[in-house]
Amino acid sequence: MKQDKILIMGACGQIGVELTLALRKIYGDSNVIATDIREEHTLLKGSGPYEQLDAMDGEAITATIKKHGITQVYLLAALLSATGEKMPNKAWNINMQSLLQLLDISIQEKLHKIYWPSSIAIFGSTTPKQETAQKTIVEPETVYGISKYAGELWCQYYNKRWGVDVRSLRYPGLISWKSEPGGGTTDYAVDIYYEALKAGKYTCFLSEDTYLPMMYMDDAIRGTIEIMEAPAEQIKSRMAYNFGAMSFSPKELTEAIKTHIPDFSIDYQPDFRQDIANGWPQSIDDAAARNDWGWAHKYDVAKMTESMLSNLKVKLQVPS
Ligand code: AKB
Repeated sequence: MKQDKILIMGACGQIGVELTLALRKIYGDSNVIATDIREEHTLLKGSGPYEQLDAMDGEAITATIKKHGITQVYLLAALLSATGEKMPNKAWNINMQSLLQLLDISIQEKLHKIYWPSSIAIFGSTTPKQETAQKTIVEPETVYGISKYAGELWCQYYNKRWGVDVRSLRYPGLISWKSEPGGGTTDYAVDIYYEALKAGKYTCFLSEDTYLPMMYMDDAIRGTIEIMEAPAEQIKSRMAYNFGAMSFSPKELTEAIKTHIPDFSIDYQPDFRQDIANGWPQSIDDAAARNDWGWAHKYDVAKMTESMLSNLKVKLQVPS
């Protein structure tokens, strides 16, 4: 069993739930302290220690780190792209202040490592859309994207100036069946599976040909743990790494679902999230992650669809 003691902030979110469960398997249940401002997620109950903690409350975070002898922190609390456009000031405050505060705490408390997620939202409509490179034009157009890009620069700064070992990935849309997404532009790619099983039809808030980079949660969790476990000298970018797996449109995802549910139907009513999606890359070049620390995805659309539908059938108690 590994020795580190881990604090997860935002443990009840889409990534947090599965990451907490995966880290508990590696580090031991009692060595992974899950926290969130919310009540404990049902899937976390009974799996290890849980505390309510506000990612903006620096004193409480420091006290928690001292109390448990924490050596690594994963800061996952954030407002995503769609919610951020509804509450720009709140998104900026939460996304930036929680990171800056943690970077300072990590120096004071001599943390070994920090993980902080970035996103494809750092790119904007001036960025080349296909196979978007690790280093390219970066002009984010959402508050979420601006906060993530600014955060990446701060991570790089703290690494260079203070030696903080902070690591980060630019997540594409994440597709999961265990925990629910919340407030993202890519959330349609999760909702569609629920509605396919529950109603046999889905109204999509993006147009049929909106291609976006996407990843199955199993790959995302594995990649997150892999970058955190890689030797420091392999982490050559202290900005976040492009992190890719697949790219598809709602129309293509519908075709994949139809191979299992032939009567499934979709219609399209694009809303404000279409503008956000239009500003993002359609596919990602993640050669730096593959070369530097060995990233390799395992799930494509067909394999993910099979896994999503079979797991959701059990979760939603849909008769076969
Ligand atoms: C969102 O849609 O806001 C997120 C993301 C791509 O970071 N899923």
